[in-house]
Amino acid sequence: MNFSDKVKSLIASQELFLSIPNKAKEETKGIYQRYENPILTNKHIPVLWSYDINADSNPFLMERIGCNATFNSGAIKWNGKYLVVVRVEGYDRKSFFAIAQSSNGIDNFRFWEYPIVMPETENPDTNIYDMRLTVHEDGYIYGLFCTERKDPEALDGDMSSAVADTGIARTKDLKTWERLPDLKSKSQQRNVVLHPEFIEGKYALYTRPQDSFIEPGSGGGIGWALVKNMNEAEINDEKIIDQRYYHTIKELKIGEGPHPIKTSQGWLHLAHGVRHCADGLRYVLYLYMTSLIDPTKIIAQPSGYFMAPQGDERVGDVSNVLFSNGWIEDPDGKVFIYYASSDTRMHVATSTIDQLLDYCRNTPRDGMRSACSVQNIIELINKNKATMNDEQ
Ligand code: BGC
Ligand code: BMA
Repeated sequence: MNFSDKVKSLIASQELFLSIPNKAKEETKGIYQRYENPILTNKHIPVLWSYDINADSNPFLMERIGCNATFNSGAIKWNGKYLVVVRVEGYDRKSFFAIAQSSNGIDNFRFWEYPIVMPETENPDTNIYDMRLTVHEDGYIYGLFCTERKDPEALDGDMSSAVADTGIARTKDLKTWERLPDLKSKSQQRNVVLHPEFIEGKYALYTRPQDSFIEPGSGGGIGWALVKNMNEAEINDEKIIDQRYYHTIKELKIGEGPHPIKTSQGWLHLAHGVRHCADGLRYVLYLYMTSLIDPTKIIAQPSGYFMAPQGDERVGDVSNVLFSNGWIEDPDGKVFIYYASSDTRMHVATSTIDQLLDYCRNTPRDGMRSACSVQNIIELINKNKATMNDEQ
């Protein structure tokens, strides 16, 4: 094959791969529908981002710039298309954001021509990741993300201590982004999410205070804070609304996923819970609901996880991790949950608002003791026996 045929074949074989349809998996548990293929992997990265296709400067047609993973994506419906703002991580371990879009939300995702150019602040980010998108009442689309820098207090030779802050950017067209100052807080803050509505005339943030980069220390869980404006956002009063608890899926850390969806019965939240195990950290997804009247008040708290890594999802760069920071609600009540597995690839699961509300309201709460879990099962068996008797 001559050089130009090789280039053509590279592009054609990727096009073939991008066109593979995605099929629903059989098993659903009645709650959500998983799909057979991931929606985005590093094989979706456009050829033009990786290869120099000039025969003189790249006679071996070598990959020049590689992408390692496509994960933790924010999501938004935009001009009738399903868009994800993907955390793309290069071979060099740096993450950046890039938009991929699909017409049906479940397959044929394609990256836009260029990755997002995110302006830096006067204190440049070393790494940026995990954007949450919010179309706010004020008319802007906000992207809140983690900005990570080396800990300036790290001792000589310590090359891993870091400080996590929240970067804030806004846009009207998803192409040009205006960077605002980072969120000011006395704690380290990752997983900060902007609520879509004004509350008491202020911007409302879901926060996640931590004393240090990995360990929460005294940080209790998912917090709530009101700020006057996003140009100089500073957390003063922070109230914890969802707690961590001993011996649950959310023992070590928790963090808000995308911003909650407003439903007639309350705000529907998707979050991640982390626990320690012999193998490291295990990340699962859970749901909860807060009140429409007082969004800091939890009104439904189903026990345990909503989704946990399964099958191929369990293995990747950071194994045993499901993480979600994006979902899309369609006007007919269908919900597209975009989640990443093991810090490697993106998937979608679909459900409906009705199913998710039913799940939240009718899954028993965590009794916090084995005996209570057994009691929940006994109650269900007895109810089922009564149903069977009625039917006879
Ligand atoms: C990684 C994140 C990870 C965090 C805590 C960062 O350096 O980029 O993916 O969540 O460390 O482990
Ligand atoms: C975190 C997150 C994610 C990541 C997860 C597992 O703390 O912020 O970026 O998916 O760890 O590595």
